[in-house]
Amino acid sequence: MYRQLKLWEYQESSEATTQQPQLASQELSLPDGDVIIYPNLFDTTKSDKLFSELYNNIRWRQDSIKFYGKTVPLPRLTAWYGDNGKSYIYSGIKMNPEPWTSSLLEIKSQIELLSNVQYNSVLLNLYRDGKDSVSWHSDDEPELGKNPVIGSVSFGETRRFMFRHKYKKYVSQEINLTHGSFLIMKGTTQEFWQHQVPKTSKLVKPRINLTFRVIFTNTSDNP
Ligand SMILES: O=C(O)CCC(=O)C(=O)O
Ligand SMILES: [Mn+2]
Repeated sequence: MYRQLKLWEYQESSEATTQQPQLASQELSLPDGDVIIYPNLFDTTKSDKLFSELYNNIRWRQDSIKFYGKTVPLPRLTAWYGDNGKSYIYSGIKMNPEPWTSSLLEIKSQIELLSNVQYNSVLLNLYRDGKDSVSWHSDDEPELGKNPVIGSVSFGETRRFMFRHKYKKYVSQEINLTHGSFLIMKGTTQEFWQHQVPKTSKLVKPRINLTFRVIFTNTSDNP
């Protein structure tokens, strides 16, 4: 269950004219996890702009993975951007980062205000339609270190984001990730939980997700 908060709450102030809107957030009650959602970090106009900018200008790639000896294309397009040297091995694929773009830096600085970390890389996923998905996994690659902070921003079509506990069977949660939302996963979330974006048979428009990460290793450390 979520702790319900109003979408926008207003801070009390002695002068009515100086009232500041506060960003709504919900904490998911995940035992052994720490997940917070900001449903409206970016407003619709800004989100529309960022969606088309990323859709048109990110260098999207179709990667494949080996599965039972067969090469299968990933059911989504991906891209990896970040500081020089912050390579990432994902599903057995080594990705070298493209340099930051101004839109990515703008999103990064916005979410860093809420994250208490400075991200040095971002994995982008483009879900072209309902057949695109990401299956159950944890973001627990060794280069992310212990208890990683993962900052996840979504634009475009709303898709289901599901959690399941790795050890307590039947303990699960799900949330809709909407246009302009920001989800933070931190603490022991990756140690105890897996997440997925399932396929859907509904006719859905494209969705872009960005997961900002802190990579602790340099390519030069692991040739
Ligand atoms: O699309 C999403 O919301 C999640 C993507 C994800 O879990 C990942 O890239 O590791
Ligand atoms: Mn993930």
